[in-house]
Order: sequence, then C-alpha cells, then structure tokens
Amino acid sequence: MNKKKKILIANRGVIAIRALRAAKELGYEVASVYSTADKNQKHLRLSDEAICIGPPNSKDSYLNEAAIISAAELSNVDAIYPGYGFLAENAEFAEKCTKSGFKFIGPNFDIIALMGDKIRAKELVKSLGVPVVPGYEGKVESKEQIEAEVEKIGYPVIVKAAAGGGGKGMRVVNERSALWEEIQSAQSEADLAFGSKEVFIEKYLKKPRHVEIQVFGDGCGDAVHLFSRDCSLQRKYQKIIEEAPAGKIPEAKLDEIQQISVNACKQMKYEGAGTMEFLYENKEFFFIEMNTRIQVEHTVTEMITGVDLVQSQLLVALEGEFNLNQEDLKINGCAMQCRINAEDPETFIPSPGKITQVHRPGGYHVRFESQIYSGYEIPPNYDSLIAEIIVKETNRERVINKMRMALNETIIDGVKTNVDLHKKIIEDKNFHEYKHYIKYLEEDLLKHE
Ligand code: MV4
Repeated sequence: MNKKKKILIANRGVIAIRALRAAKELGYEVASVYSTADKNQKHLRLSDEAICIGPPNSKDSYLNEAAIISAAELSNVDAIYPGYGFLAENAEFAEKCTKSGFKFIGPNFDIIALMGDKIRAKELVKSLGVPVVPGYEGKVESKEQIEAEVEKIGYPVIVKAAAGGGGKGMRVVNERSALWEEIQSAQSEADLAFGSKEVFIEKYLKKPRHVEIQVFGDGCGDAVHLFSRDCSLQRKYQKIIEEAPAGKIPEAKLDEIQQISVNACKQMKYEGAGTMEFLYENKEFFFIEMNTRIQVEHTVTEMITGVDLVQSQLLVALEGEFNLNQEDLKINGCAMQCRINAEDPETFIPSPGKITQVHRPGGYHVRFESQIYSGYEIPPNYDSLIAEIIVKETNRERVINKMRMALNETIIDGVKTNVDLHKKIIEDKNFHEYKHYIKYLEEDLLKHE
C-alpha cells in the first residue's frame, strides 16, 4: 500500500472547505493553516492537522510565505493548494514551494510571472492567435510621442498598469488634453501599489460584457476548454453574479473563442485550471488577461459540465493524471451563482460579527458553498464573501426562478448581507433580457440621483 498523499490548504473561507472536501473525497490527507482570527473555521475540524501560522493580519499569516512553507515542512505534505486570492498568483511563492520540495498546485511559476505582467501576457497570447484589445504596449517616452501613439488608437483610451489587474492604476482618458497628466498619475499609482511604473494603453470599450473561457491543461501540451462564463454583474471590480454558459452570443463566435483559448493553452503547455478573460462588445472578443488560478466562479462551470474542477487540479498536480478530454465535455443546462457577502446593503461596508442563525437553501441542483454555521463569528480581517448559492436548470429563465426560490429560503441572521440585493437583481428586466454589462450596477440599477 502506498502512503496516503497529503496536501496543505494555504487559504481560508469558502475555497478552503471546497478544497478540503475535494481532497478528502480523493483519499488525501489534509493539513490546513489558519490565523489566530480563524480558529473557528469549519474546515479545520475536518482537516487531519491544523497549523496556526500567525496573527489576524493577512500580511503576517495567509501572505506569510515562510510561515506557510514551515507549516508544509512540519506537516510533511506533498503539495500546497493556494486557492484564490492571497498567494495564488504569486510567482515567487510558487517558486519557493517548488524549490522547497513541495508541488505548487497550479501552473509553473514562470507562467504565473508572465501572466502577472499584463504587457507580456498580451504579447504572448497575441502571438498565439488570441484577439486582444487594440492599443500601445511600447515605452512611454515623451508627451508628444505618446500623444501621437494614442492618436492612432483614437479616444477614449484606458491607461493600465502592466503589473496591475483588478482595476488598480487604471485611468480612462477621453481627450488629448488630459492624456499626459493621467499617464503620470497612473504611473505613480502603479509605482506605489506594485513597485513598477510600467503602463500600457488600450482603446476603451464603453459597455462591454465580461466573458471568460475556462481552460485546463496537463502541463505537457494537452488541454481542454470547459466553455464560457458571463461575469458582467459586478461592482467595484467585485463580481456579484456569474453564470455559465455565457448567453446571447452567436454560437459560431463562442465556439471560435473557445477553440482559440484552448489552442493557446496547448501551445504554452499550461498546467491545471486557468481562465482566459475577455471583454465582449459588438459581437467581438478582446482578451484582457489570463488568471492562473481556480476562480470563485468555477462552480457554475462544474454545474453545467459535471466536472469537479478542484479534484481535477489535485489529480493533475499529485498523480500526473489528466482526467478530462474534449469529446466527453458537453454543456448540460445553465447555471448561476450569487455571491453572498457580509456587508451593509447601503454602504457595501463589510459587516463582520456573529452569525446567530443559518438556514441553507436546498433542493434539486441547488448548491450552497460555505463555511458558515449558527454561532460562527466572521472576523473583520478578510474579504466579506461568506457563501455562494449556485443553481442549475435547463434554461436561463428557469435558473432565475430556481435562484429566486433559493434566495427566499436563505436565512443568515446576526450580520448584514447582500441577499436582498440579489433578490432585486434577479427581478430586474434588463438582467432578464441580458442587457447588463460591466458597469450596469454603478451606471444604472444602483444609481442614486
Ligand atoms: C478594460 C475596460 C474597458 N476597455 N479595458 C478592469 C479590471 C481589469 N482586469 C480590466 N478592466 C477593464 N479593462 C478596456 N480596453 C473595462 C474594464 C473594467 C472591467 C473589466 C472586467 C470586469 C469588470 C470591469 C469593471 C470596470 C472596468
């Protein structure tokens, strides 16, 4: 008998219990790390070992690379599962794991580093046949030189930090008179946030949808795509509702971008789960970035494909087993996820505290991903995501009806949540008609006069 393999879960919250379940189902042993604010996390009780790695502040615990590597050594694990957020897309950490003898569950650190540089990422995927947003990726040399470059693109443009992502260091510029100042301001913000002043410029798309393609590779040149998701419903770069597949896109266009995405992954010998993110406007796709991690919204893809993506991540990383092939992957139905945040419904300020009572929604094809239980105390130190409600049905209208039922069944007492916001969105006519886009909540549904 082989010794059971063991993984370290280097995360918390919704993804930690998600990963714990997948690992235990596959027969792996699990060690988990936690901060002193997280002693009451449910996944710790289900882990074989739980190791405290530091104080509440993320910087001293979940972002403390040395503490996590020490925990891996102490618990003698084979591999480290980073989840999303925290160190999941930190190339240096992935390299440290590898050099310390632990398998980092994700792609190679050099691919993580490359995709972390939005200019290099764009250049690479472009060379592999992926359509990108037209723009200027060269050096910013002088006011006159950059004004001439932007004239070729045409206003409005968006200035982005090469080391950015998630919106930091971005500036929309509507006219030449504002360009130079905005570039300088983006550069200093990028320098402060990422330690790099490097920026690039793109044509600004005004009302795009956010459509992404889930990919998965074996690290040796084989890869599959697991269709599309629409994640346009967001606020301040935080997604709120995600669905799969992306709707209201001509089938041939969607097939084409899925093919292009999977071909790019094959050529870069991508390993594990990844997402190619696109903006979609006027029936055209434009690549913006690639995420080299599992994403919060992976669940909707699981619902329509029947694939457990976290199990697939573990199998490819620990066994070298690629359990997916394109011919077997079929879309079955339509899925939607509502992210439940503990936050004030008016101000969106996080609402930590003790959950006095929880009733989970149930029923056929209703999934509730969460750590929470009656008596659980949400610490104030982390992200406000506390649960996900995921439902599947045969078509989008039925999905919305099922989601309405699931939201009505959900009771989370003791803290404020965004459940009522979700109830409002799923009754919205524009949402039903797929007329929403990335700024829809801010510019329309939630706009206060
Ligand atoms: C854009 C854009 C419009 N035009 N690029 C925001 C975060 C970063 N990942 C890319 N982002 C955007 N890039 C061009 N050329 C609009 C956004 C954007 C956005 C993108 C995806 C999801 C939500 C968003 C919210 C605001 C702006």
